[in-house]
Amino acid sequence: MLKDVIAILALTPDKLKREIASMSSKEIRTRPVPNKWSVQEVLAHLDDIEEVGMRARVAAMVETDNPILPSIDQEKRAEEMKYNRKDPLKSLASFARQRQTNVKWLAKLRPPQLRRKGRHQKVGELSVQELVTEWAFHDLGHLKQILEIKRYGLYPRIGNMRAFYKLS
Ligand code: NI
Repeated sequence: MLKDVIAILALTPDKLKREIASMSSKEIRTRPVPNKWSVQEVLAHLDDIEEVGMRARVAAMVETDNPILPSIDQEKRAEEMKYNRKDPLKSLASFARQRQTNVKWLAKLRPPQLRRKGRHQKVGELSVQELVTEWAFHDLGHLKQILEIKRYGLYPRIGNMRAFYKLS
């Protein structure tokens, strides 16, 4: 079930490890622009959301009928949970452990469970299948964000070729 999605979910921890392997501790902790997260904050977010945003929501839908799924204000949560103080390598290790467990659990879900539903406080009805797919979609968005941070880091060093690029 959802083989392609589960394959994406299974690979994310290794992709993250590879991307940060070449970064210095300072690069990992530096925001690319003042209002965008550093890699450190992205890793803390992935580790945090893995339980509250993902596993707990899917579990609620599988175990109870049509649960309400509370909305999460991610900027507020980033401050409350002090993402900018978390040890990035610990966040990544904890994320990887959770993900390994969750991938095994997800692979056991069968079609009747994947069709079960819940109601997200903000966006309304969701099925397990949709939320699990969004889980992988969310991973890829943050991987892209990390690549973007690395790209920003090189920008000041490309001289006049900067004329060809506009950073968003
Ligand atoms: Ni996110």
